[in-house]
Amino acid sequence: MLIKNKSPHELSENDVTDESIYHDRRSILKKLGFLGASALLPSQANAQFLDFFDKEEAQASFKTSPLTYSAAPADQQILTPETKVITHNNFYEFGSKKDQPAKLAQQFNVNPWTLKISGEVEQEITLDYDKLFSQFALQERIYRLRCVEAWSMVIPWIGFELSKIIALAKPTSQAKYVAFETLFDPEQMPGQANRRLGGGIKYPYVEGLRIDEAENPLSFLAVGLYGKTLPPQNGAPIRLVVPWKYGFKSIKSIVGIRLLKNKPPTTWNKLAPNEYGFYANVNPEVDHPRWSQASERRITTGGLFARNRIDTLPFNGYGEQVAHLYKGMNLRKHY
Ligand SMILES: Nc1nc2c(c(=O)[nH]1)N[C@H]1C(S)=C(S)[C@@H](COP(=O)(O)O)O[C@H]1N2
Ligand SMILES: [Mo]
Repeated sequence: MLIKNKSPHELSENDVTDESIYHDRRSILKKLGFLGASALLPSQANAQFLDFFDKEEAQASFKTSPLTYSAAPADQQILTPETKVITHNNFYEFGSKKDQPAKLAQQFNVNPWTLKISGEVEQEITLDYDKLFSQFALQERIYRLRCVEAWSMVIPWIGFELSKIIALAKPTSQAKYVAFETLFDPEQMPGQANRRLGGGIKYPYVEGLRIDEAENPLSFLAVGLYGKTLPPQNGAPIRLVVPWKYGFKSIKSIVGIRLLKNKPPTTWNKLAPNEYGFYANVNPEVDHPRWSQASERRITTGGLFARNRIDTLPFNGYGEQVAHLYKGMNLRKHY
């Protein structure tokens, strides 16, 4: 078992996977044309191919391998099974119940797509669907995802660092915040057409980060998970993943990224400012007004780790990489 200590909270494939399997996996990904190339397996590609991929690959490395990792308790190293990652979702544009996005998003058409980076930049950027997968080298990142509702998962994402796209756009000295916007298309997103289905949110869903948070190497734009393109319910074709913050910051199906002078409004903060702050850093010491944030239910297979209530870690376990961003700030006030 290969255990690396370099950066304890950035779980990467070779940290959590047996070395021989890791090399196997690399070669399989290479065969699929994934490494260094643009072609990701579509999430609903032909079943035979997926069968091969799932059995030979995903099961070998993700399910049977005893994942050990020195920096975190054993029950934080088991990947959440793909079936759970793609059926237990929060994506209110497709309904506010956990099983609705997987059911109601299947016809969501993500190609063509346009992602525009604008605002306080020297170079506006527009990426079409193909460019999302080819403009930047893709890599796999295994991150914990901690929802503010006190459940969590461990997910193998594919994508690139948010900082790459920001650097390409060349922020001006005025750029202090980064705002993100989800597609607004009530014809495709039934939750945007029906207030009840959409949980009372005023759409489009918007989010934001301070620019230094956005430029932190952990901030990630995902275009895939479990070796395939993102399923629609997980935010296809491109979504943010900010692993030290509550899940609602990780905005899905992004069409706009704007660099700004001032702090942008954010969806959940507008809806219930006393419950959801702008920062939303995972913090076991600051409870939600209606429930404790001290622990979480880790969604796994059950079985060996059926007792799946675990302590929540400050910054979701990524404090070493991000705590410095909040030096001198009162995190009870800036929740
Ligand atoms: N546009 C949009 N993005 C969103 C949401 C949403 O409702 N709409 N839900 C958020 C919440 S609360 C969580 S926990 C994560 C869930 O991501 P997942 O379904 O891929 O696990 O997406 C976040 N991004
Ligand atoms: Mo969430």
